[in-house]
Amino acid sequence: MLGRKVRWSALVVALTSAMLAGCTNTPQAPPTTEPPPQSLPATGLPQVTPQPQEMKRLGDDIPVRGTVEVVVDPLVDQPTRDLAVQVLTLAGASGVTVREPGAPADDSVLSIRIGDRNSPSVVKGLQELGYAAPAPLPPEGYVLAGRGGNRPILFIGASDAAGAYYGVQTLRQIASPGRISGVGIVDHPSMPLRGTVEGFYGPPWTHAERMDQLAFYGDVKMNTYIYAPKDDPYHREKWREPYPADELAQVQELIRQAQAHHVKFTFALSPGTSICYSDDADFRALLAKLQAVYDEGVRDFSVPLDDITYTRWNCPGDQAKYGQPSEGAAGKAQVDLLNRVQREFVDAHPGVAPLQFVPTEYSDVEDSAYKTAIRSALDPRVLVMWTGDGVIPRQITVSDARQAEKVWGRKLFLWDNYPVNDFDGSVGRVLLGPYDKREPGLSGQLVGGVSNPMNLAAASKVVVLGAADFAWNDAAFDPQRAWRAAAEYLAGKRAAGQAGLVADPATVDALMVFFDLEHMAPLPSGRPWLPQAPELARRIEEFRAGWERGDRAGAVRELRGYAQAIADAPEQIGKGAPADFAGDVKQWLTATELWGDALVATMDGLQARADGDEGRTFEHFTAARQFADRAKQIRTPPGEVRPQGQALVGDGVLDEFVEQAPGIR
Ligand code: LTM
Repeated sequence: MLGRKVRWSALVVALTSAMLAGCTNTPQAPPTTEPPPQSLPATGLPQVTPQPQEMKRLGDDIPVRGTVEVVVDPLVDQPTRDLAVQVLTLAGASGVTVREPGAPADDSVLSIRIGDRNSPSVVKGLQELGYAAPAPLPPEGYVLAGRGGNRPILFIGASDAAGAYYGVQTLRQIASPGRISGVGIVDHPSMPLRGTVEGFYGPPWTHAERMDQLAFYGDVKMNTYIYAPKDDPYHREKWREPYPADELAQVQELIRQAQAHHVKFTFALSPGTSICYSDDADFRALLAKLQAVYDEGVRDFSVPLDDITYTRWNCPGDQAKYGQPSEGAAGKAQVDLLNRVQREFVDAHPGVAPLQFVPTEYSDVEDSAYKTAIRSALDPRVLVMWTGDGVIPRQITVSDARQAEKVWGRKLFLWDNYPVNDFDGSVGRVLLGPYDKREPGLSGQLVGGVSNPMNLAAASKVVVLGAADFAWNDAAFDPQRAWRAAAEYLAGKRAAGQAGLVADPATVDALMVFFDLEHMAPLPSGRPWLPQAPELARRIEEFRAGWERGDRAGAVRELRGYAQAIADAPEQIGKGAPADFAGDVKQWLTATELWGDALVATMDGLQARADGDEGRTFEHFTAARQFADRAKQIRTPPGEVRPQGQALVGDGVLDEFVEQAPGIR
């Protein structure tokens, strides 16, 4: 299903586009009488996510006042120009003009040059700022340099159109009201492919959610979205049947949105449940389906063959051609199919990227007859996906990826099953933990990585933002930093359609409290590979130590403050975070408020006990139990999370403490 429900995120997109439309070449404000300051004292290095490869302070900040001129090469596409105008307007420009070099200069207070890294005026400008030789810059790279002073200047030199877009995305993050940081940045991605695969079981994302996600990927410098929802019948069970016209029209819209944000819309078709490898009619049906979306503008394709039975054939013809069913025979049949798709479709269509493929054995590093068949005969250009050592691995290491490269005979493309929550072990959970346990250095072993998110699209941004940071610069990756950056993104950048440059601190704090309570990431068994609520657990430990030391009032005061923050977080998130995020996690927020109330009542009970008032102690503990009982009744949203259950919040930490507290003496 390429789309069903329309949700609030469509509004964000509409508002943002309206804003962009309104901002481009904004009418000139009357010249300000007072000359603007030429520089503003430096204020440390700004936070940019994904983290740039190199960033340093060049001088004072650049004031943004009055009119700003943006001089762009043809390399800089319209969405990048629009974004520059939007950012500068939000930073305080009273008007922004965009022109190509050579046109007469206007009397703007600040001129910003964005262009090809090698164009003479960009080279000269960057040289002036200390970036002498145009260092070889990988694809999607950019150099951004600016400083205030007598003559404030800012240059962005890019390798290509994507690099220019990413340079302006960085400008968005180094701009704040009234100023742009005077910094120099040399930047490029560590992994060529970075993004998500909508590859989960359960209700697929809506069209509006996909539109919003594609814009988000641009913000976090991801360049790949793979369309592969398991429960879209036209993707898997009914793979031979053409998409209905209205759904194809939506594909067109998604492609345009993807292009505007420099994302490759990758179309996946998964024929493995019924394909007859030896039947030419099936091959033609597959090609026809790919051709239909090619005609709409898709240039990236995938054939996933995961989660199928490969020890029986779907037709007698395959037995006749490949022999008795076996893993090795399945490998040979799949190789024939994929090589033909690469040769007869990909190679025959200029501009189409090498084919992608999810093997049936996708989650281990052991050699096998199946992998041998693939390794020895699959076209070397075909990208092979792999989930790590395990469908939901405890960690993904460089040595696992090296071993995987050996058995597959090529570097792999990571299908990262985090934060997906479609399996039994994840019942009741929304996964809002940090992107963690992926080893720096993986960029040297992988061609890229895509995260398989939850069908809660907006909530998935918490982990996906970390995945974006890791894929861009795994060497400098800090899970906790990226985690907080996700809260800041949600609390500021697109909240309520008001794309702002500053995150609301109260909302960031509330989100961090909430994320901690949904930190747990489960293995298929339900056991954690990331623990639950580490911050709350640490505070409970501190409480116990203080209580035992005899500082009962101090210990209660500290933990009660945090309990109140838990109880208050949902209201703040409802006010300050984007409505689609709050909507996705509504049930968990309801439960969080009740658990927060339960913890507050528990702390009041402990204070009463410290005061020696057992009557009031009993009353507070009774209230705590009642709040907890109500919290346990809250269920995950029907139709969104598969499988469903109690909306879990800080489980094993918060609930245990509330339960055990009456025994604390
Ligand atoms: O991981 C892969 C390649 N396939 C499926 C996904 O579709 C599914 O979302 C995850 C998590 O349940 N597991 C899979 O095996």
